[in-house]
Amino acid sequence: MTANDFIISAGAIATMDRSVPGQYGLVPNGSVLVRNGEVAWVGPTASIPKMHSRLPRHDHPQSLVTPLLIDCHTHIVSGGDRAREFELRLEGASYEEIARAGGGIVSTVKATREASEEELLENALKRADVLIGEGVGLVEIKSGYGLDTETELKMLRVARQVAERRPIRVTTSFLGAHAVPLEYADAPDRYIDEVCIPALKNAHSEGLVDCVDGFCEGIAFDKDQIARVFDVAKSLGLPVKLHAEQLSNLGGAKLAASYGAQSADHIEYLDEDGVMAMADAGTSAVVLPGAFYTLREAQVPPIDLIRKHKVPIAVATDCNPGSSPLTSLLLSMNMACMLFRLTPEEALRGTTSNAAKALGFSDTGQISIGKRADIAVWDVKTPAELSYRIGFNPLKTRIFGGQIA
Ligand code: DI6
Ligand code: FE
Repeated sequence: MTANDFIISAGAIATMDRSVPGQYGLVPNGSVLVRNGEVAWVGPTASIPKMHSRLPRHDHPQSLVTPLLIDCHTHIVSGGDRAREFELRLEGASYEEIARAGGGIVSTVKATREASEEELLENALKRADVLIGEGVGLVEIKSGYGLDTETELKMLRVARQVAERRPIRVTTSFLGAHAVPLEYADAPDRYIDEVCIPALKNAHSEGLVDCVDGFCEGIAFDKDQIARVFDVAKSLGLPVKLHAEQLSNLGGAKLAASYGAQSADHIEYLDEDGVMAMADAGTSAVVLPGAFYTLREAQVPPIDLIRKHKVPIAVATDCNPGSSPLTSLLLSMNMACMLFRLTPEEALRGTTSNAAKALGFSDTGQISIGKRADIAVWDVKTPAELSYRIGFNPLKTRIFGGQIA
């Protein structure tokens, strides 16, 4: 026993552990024993083993305990803002029109190239702080606003620094295949060969890349171009994921699945063939209601097909300056319920156990023996309340790897 061992007791524990029967793996009047930063025991408070009865106890009889949340798809490192583009869209321009006119992602690229590492970090920390304040303990951060080697590496270094400066874990995705930069405007293939792939190798050799992402879309890259990047990822032993089927169906999810991708994200235009390929490959479906909402999309991801084929669903903010200026994972959960008809249980799984799976993390996302003690205490009675309320943050206590904040 160490000084850092303690017990958290609560009105209910949503363990999200599938081996605990019932919705949310719920343990009413439950307790969690934290030892050496890990969960050492979880169960009904009435059954805490006698040998532990003298440990410090933190009692929250009116509260709910869940795993810390996980935001599995973000672009929180970026320069500038796109408020003007927001105005243009309200005047009738579409996201794709703005992108083709040199706005959109490419305008954030300009601002990100111009920003210093310190400026990018300062901005990223502001967003990370908001996520942390909502009980997030693990965040995925993408590059993709550099589109040259120097800036892609700068973004990834900033992403790594977020985890050094704050009590949050960061996993990075290299997103060099996000958009075609102006200097390669009519030569996407040359961009892939001359910039994207060398930048990936470079970033990998500096230990900056945990996963390789891409944007497979009419305004970005086609399947062949993405496949070339994924082949390199494979040769480097890196997992892949893909922004797929967001604005049209190019078969990106199926391509990603053929590389054993961790996830296919957005997937509004996904068809059953793609869902089945994902199911076979163990690829998760990441839904991003913030982008759907911001772009006022009408096509909803095929949630029924995804359920039918038992593809795990995760939910994320997609926090980025263009299509999803959203820094609330709780609001993303509400939106996933309201816009995509997820159940509140699916929404909470989508930001805990399924989000961990989508990122390839097995040590967090549920409260069970041996997992990291990543624990949130909420001032709510039931887990559904986390998705039900809008613009309300009931976080009471955040325990990150056994450290009480
Ligand atoms: N899809 C998205 O939602 C973001 N990137 C992507 O490939 C949008 C990025 C942006 O508009 O800046
Ligand atoms: Fe995205």
